[in-house]
Amino acid sequence: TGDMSGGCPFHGDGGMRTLLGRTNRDWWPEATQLDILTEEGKSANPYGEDFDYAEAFNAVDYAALKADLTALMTDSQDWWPADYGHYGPFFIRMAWHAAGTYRTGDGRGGAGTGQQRFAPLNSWPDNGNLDKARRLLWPIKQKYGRNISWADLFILTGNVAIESMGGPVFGFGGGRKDVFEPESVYWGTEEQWVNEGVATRIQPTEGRALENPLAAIQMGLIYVNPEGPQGDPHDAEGMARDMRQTFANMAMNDEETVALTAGGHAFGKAHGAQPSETFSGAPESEMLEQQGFGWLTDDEEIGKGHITTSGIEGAWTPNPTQWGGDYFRLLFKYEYELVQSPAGANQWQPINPDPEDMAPDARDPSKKVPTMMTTADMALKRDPEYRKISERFRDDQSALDDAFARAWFKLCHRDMGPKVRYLGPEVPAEDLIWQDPVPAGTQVSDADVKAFKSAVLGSGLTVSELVKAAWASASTYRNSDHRGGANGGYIRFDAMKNWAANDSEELDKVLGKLDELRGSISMADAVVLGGAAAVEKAAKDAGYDVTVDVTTGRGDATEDQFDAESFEPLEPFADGFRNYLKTKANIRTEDMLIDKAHLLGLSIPELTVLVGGMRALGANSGNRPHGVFTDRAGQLTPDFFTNLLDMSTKWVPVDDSGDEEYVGTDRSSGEERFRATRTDLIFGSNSQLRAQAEVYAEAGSEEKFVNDFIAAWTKVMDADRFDLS
Ligand code: HEB
Repeated sequence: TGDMSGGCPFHGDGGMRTLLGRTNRDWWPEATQLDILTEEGKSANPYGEDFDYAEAFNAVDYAALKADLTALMTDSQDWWPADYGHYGPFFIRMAWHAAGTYRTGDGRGGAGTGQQRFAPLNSWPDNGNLDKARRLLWPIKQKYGRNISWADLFILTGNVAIESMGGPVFGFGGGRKDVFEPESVYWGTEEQWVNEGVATRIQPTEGRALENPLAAIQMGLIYVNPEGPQGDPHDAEGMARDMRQTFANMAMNDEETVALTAGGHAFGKAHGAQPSETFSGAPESEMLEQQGFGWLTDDEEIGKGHITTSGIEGAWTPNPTQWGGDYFRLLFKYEYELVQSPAGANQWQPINPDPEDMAPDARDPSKKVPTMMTTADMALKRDPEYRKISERFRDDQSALDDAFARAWFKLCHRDMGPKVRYLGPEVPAEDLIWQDPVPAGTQVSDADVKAFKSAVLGSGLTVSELVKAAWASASTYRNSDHRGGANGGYIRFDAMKNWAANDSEELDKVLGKLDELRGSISMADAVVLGGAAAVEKAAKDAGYDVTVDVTTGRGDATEDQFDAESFEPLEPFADGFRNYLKTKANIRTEDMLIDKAHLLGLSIPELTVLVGGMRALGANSGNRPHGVFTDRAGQLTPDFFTNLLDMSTKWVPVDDSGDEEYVGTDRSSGEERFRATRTDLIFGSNSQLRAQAEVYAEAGSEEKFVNDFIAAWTKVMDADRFDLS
């Protein structure tokens, strides 16, 4: 899988792009922007810093909440009546679109923080009318308040919807903490939405692959265009290709893709009862008095069910509010012909359906209408690989039940990281490989920690080697999907050890030595303890006698708890902390440093002090000299900052350097002093980063530098310790 994507994130065609691509400000310049109020670190979260969501969630009356959600399913409201008297299918689509933005490339997207409430997601064409689904939930959100986040509520409601229509569910883990502002996620650079004719991202004839980390085929879609690639219903091969690639970028294989799509479309209908010119703009651009609603049409039309969302019209099965095998039964029983919906969309209709295979009208059960399939659904029988799986599911309902339940659970939870983060009474006992299970570790006694640290320092391993090994392990963590990190000891597996950034020969030597010395300490802890010992030594050599505290208790995952392929996207293509760049991308290298810092959950001062400190410790990948602005490498000094800001050095780029290299020479003698990369010089060039660098270069800042470095270092080492809280 994944062979269509260019391998390297940030590599697409087109010129140099900015880190965020097109942002809310670009899409909706007229919308009121609140960001000036979150300047100077002021939080937008009204619950405050001390709010403990886990505690609040654990106090919720879970059974009562589920009962209320079940009752909501059939409590049809005049302002948005339920199709077939049941909101279940609508809520499943809401949940799936909340979770479906996840992509493995950078771990961003997903249901984890309730982003569907905010732009751009609230206004994506593919999220059409989900503003109504969320509003239907408001009375329940209001009733349970802070005890259930919107993010959890979206997913739990999807689960209850499936259960209330007789569908199979594998479990539910709560713990998704809401945020109160849009997250900055790269969704692409296109300046038009899918329905405005923007070109599809996969175009093999032009040598175009889906740009990593993106996982949707066009701007404003969750995955693929339901009408076919670029709207072409005849391109069966292209449809399957697009589905396979986008679902792979969301960590789904063929079987999961088939089970999810067929299982999802066992329920509900598509909406294309009238031409799309008859409804208004998306919520983010709508008039004040619409109070957050978009895609408006008049009340009378809504009452009659004349609703257009995707533009496709009709149900997939004769029983759209009942789980069962009708989807595959119909898909294979009939030949389908291409027709157009009243809204003009391409869709497929069974030829000569038997009367019992007609669907009820969404508002009037006595009226019968034809069922339909989208071009995407048709791929499940037109593509040979999908077809094999589909036929198996058609013939074995319990296999579909199990596959759908598991794939749905994964869809909704794969951005939550380790299972210790799940809350509530419905967390499944079974460990799943995509949860990256790690056996519990053990605390190392203070005496053993001390003995191990001194053994490590006496072993001949250098500060640089130990720091690099610890960083290689811990810095794999991503705050987006909470994967990676030092826990699990994954760094010792070849698949990760041999990443180009890791200088595997040197790393292998370090790990071997640590293994020899560690006794009963886990490898995961040993690597972090080795790093701590090295930082302590480096601080001591610089004149500061400090302790780098390590919270031990990390476990070592076994070889079969490690899904090597699923860790591939965690490999850094750039790691400015180690001055590492695999290949030049179409995004600036310094911007990739900022991206990495964001994924590590670092603040600007933490980013700054870490880069300066890592340079002083000689932690560059390949042991390059770049940015090591000191003649006492290996000591924890702020020399990086003092020398960078020293006006007696003049910087010039090395001509035609593919390495983006710069030379710093003595302004008067012309003699070469240092070499640097873009990620080094950005701390003198960017005005905000320069302001940070100045703080650490100021007289009297040496001790602050040491303490701040150790705090930021420890934060990275512990970033994945959800087992502690
Ligand atoms: Fe789906 C609906 C497409 C997948 C679930 N979808 C729908 C529609 C469309 C689609 C077009 C219509 C909308 C309107 O309303 O108009 N899908 C699609 C595609 C895909 C999908 C293309 C990929 C292949 N789904 C899916 C999944 C799921 C789903 C995965 C889950 C699991 N859907 C769904 C539902 C619905 C839909 C439930 C219904 C809704 C209502 O009823 O409202």
